[in-house]
Amino acid sequence: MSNPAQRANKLFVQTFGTQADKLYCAPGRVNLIGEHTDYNDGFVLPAAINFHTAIVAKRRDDQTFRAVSDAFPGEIEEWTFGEEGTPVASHWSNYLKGFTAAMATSGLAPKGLDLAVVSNVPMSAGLSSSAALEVAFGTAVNDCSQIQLSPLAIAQLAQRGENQFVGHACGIMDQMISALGEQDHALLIDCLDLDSEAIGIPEDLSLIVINSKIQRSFIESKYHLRRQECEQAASHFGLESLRDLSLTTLESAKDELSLACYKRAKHVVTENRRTQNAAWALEAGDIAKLSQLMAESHISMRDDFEISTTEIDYLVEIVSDVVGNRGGVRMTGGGIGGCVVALVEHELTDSVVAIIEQKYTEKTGLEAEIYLCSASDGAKRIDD
Ligand code: GAF
Repeated sequence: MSNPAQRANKLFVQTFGTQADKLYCAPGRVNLIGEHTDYNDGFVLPAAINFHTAIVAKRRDDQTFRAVSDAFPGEIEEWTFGEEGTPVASHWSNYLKGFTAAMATSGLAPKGLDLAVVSNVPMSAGLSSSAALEVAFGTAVNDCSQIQLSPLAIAQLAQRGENQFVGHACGIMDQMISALGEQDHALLIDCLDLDSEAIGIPEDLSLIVINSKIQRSFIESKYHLRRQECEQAASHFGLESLRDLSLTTLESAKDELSLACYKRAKHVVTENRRTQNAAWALEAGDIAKLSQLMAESHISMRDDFEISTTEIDYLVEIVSDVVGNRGGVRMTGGGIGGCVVALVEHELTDSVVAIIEQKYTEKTGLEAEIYLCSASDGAKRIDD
């Protein structure tokens, strides 16, 4: 029984002694390009992937929530709506409580739920297992209480919960793609006005995600530091965000900024342009252009945003050697470990897998995991 939905049903019955009423699923994501641009009001191009968090739920008549997760057996988390308390460090239930806390501050009043959570989104890999949990939960709460929030509103509440309750100052990308993803498409999201456009992934391309298995440490503090550096750079130019900064203006003021702020801003300004160009290249089926843009994005993350590692750089190098201009390869997600994404012609898939198996462990002592993915729909209720 490896299917998350079946496992969640079983866990629900074992825990609550009755059947759940409804099943909800929300996907993890892989970002094709546009890294650390979301909280700078820029552009991102993620795809939801076929790894999901499943939640089975039964509505209650009061406003109590009782939640179990198969990743943390034996614990039943219980809280009352509007009385979420303070978060317990790194606890999985923070993501659920953050969502109900955000609903409370928005004047929304849901009914409570009993629920069981099972996920096959790899954790701590930079594939947004937390956003999948938040959005699956938000979709369940919304539907069971018939509140009729849009997927975008669910994503916004999820982000607010993570920002204000969990204490992680993430952008909106992960929640938006988990809520709004489309099968066989990536979404070009404009993080300023939250518009999105579905961009078809050509049928002859394979979406390969390679988990470097690097232990990600202090990732949140590094993330927050990068965010501050971007904000400092924007405020130097009297701007709300780096969205409206041109490369010419940045270069002309290079000496007025700290080196760190200059480099972070340079990444963001150039990444925004690359992301829009990559969406056009993908739409036009121009894989050589996509390949070039993803390669440039990786170099920018490595040299200017400084969020890569030698192991990740090595993975990108060996996969790029095999792929050439017949696909794109780059680190994906928040960085300092995590995953590499490769979008390559189908017939190269076996060679990509083979080169990683031949070389990665020998060089790094780490065992990479390779996921052959497909772009998936966003969160939804699953009816039989
Ligand atoms: C993490 C964050 F949660 C996103 O909002 C985004 O900033 C990403 O890192 C980097 O692009 O996934």
